[in-house]
Amino acid sequence: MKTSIPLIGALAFAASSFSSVASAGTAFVHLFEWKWDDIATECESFLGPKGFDAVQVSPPHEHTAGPYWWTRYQPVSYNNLTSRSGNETQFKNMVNRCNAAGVKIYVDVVMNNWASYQGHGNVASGGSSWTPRNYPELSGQDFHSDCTISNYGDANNVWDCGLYGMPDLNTGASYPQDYVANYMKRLTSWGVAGFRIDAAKHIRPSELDTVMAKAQRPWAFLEVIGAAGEAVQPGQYTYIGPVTEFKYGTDLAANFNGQIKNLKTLGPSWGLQASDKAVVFVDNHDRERGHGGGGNLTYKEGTKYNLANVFMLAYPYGYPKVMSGYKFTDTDAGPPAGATNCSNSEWVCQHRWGNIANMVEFRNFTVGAWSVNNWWDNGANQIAFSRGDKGFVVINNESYALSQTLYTGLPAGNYCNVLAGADKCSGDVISVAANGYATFNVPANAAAAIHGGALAGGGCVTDCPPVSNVPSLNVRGTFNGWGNLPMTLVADNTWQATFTLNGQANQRFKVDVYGDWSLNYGDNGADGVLDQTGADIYTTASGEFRLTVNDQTMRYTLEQVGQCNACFAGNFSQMYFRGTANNWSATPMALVANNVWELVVNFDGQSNQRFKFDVNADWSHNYGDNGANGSLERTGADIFTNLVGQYRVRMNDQAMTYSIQPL
Ligand code: AAO
Repeated sequence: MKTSIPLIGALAFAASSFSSVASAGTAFVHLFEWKWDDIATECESFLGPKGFDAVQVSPPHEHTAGPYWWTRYQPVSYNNLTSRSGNETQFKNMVNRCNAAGVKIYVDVVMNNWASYQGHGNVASGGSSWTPRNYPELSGQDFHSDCTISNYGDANNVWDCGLYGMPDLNTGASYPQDYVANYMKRLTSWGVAGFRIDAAKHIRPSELDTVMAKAQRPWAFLEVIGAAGEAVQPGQYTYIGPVTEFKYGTDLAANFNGQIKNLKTLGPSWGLQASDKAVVFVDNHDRERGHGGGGNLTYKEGTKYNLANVFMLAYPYGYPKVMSGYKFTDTDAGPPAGATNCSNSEWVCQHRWGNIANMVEFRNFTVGAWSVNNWWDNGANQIAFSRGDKGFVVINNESYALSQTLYTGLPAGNYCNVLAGADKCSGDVISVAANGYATFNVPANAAAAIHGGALAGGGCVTDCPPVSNVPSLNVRGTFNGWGNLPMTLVADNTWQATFTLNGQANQRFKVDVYGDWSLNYGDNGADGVLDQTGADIYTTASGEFRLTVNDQTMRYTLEQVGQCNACFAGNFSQMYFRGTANNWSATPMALVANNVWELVVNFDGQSNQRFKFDVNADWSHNYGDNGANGSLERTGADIFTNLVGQYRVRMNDQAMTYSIQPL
């Protein structure tokens, strides 16, 4: 079932003409009735980062006046590009900004039918005056004779009469052909990457082919609605380019309202076009309003609609188009006033729904595995399948939760469930075991998806750096004057620090995440489990100790490192540090090796900062450093230092030397 993908034409085109903007995308969005300025911003802030390949924009040509959305489908001029979405300058600016963001622009070209609606006068959106069959650049002779399509069983009637009675361009004549082709070439020269040919079904295939040839064959998909029993069918057009596969949305709706286990074989065997000839969608701007037939799901169906989009983006068939429009009850209503973007809740913004946007990246990542593998279903409305060894999706279209251990075909690792939040890794992590199985717990009417482009823990599968629940952790206590001793992440969720305790009265400590007490932990009840802003942790210990904290279980341990005080030999039985750092009080030092006394000191760099060593804490037997040469003399000079921060001060009572080392 491996087959080429439909956007190959688009990519080839982009590569030859706009290699700098060619993207590896596999799905596009229709930002229906969005303004050019807002589309540009959306490309930069959302569509590009989420991997959307392109945006289909509303027709940019000048159109008949009126508040209805469909006035955009009644052209007046291709030379005047002022429409409800903005003017020509804004349009070009949008193309440039979207291209720079890696998002192509597809323009909806309305050539078959021209303006007839005069309910809001005969001055068009850009100020041009017109009457039916009389426009700034076209006149009566450029149109077929006046008649209205009345018989879809007669191909000539469908091709040569007017859709809804609108003037029908004579695409068999050279002047109209050149007029349309020049418009498309102009747009292409501005960086437009492709086209939707509106009402292509109403243009004779040979004539449309000539127009496309004159336009130098840009990538385009053709709107040809297939309906049983009609004289004109999509298959007559696929030699020109991919067509809109309307039956796909009908099939999705029927089975999401029936049993989605049937979708296992969805494709040409269902009477659909070949995958590389099909642009597919759950709904489009016509169908969501009942224009162009119903029988499909829309945003009004909520979860089913959402799941149908997940399926479309996961399933290897066609080039998917995500519909994104605004809320409506009146099917003629034009776009809401105010901002045309997702900050205005009048817009539905389907493309921003986490399940839809994150599935675009799923499709991009799995494009190389163009097959359905490891299919599973519950015999009704729960399905799962993989795309080779690249991604796996589970869709639960039942009203009860799914809990299954399934064979995914994916390499072992921890994967983000990209459908558990707006950000692909903001939800739960699904672990695929070495044997390829993973357990999925999916709520009713929801889905889960994992792929190799969204791995938990920063994309690491093997030999991963440790993960933690907090970005940092510090120990603070009497031993370091309540300064911050940074702890080290030594294993998943496991932080450690080693420091010297001296057994002083009221010796205690806490741990502090950011080093500013804003998120600190002590231990209420001294039960070995940390509590946020809990009580100070007291200890009478003396010597070098290692504190281990697990930021998941919040358990901690304090263990002595190496040996105990009594295990080392010293020339003195005690030693005290005294200086400006402790207001000349006597802080006991710990014997951490034979003859080596140690204390962690928090130096503040104050002027005249200095210290001495005092054997009995009464100055009767003290040591300083004459000549500041590192060797100690009895009642020698104060030892000056301008250091700031935490240092390990050591003194050797045999060699009578000392050192100050940063921690
Ligand atoms: C407006 C007013 C009209 C007025 C007219 C002239 O609404 O009252 O008479 O202006 O002033 C859009 C709107 C139209 C609007 C038009 C112009 O939808 O309401 O008319 O702008 O402003 C046919 C075409 C297809 C077309 C579709 C709407 O083949 O090309 O109708 N779609 C495109 C655009 C659309 C736009 C135009 C074309 C015109 O996407 O937005 O119109 O530029 C059958 C046929 C189809 C036929 C449909 C609907 O399909 O097979 O070819 O589409 O019917 O007439 C089942 C059904 C099957 C049905 C199918 C559709 O399978 O069995 O019968 O569903 O999915």
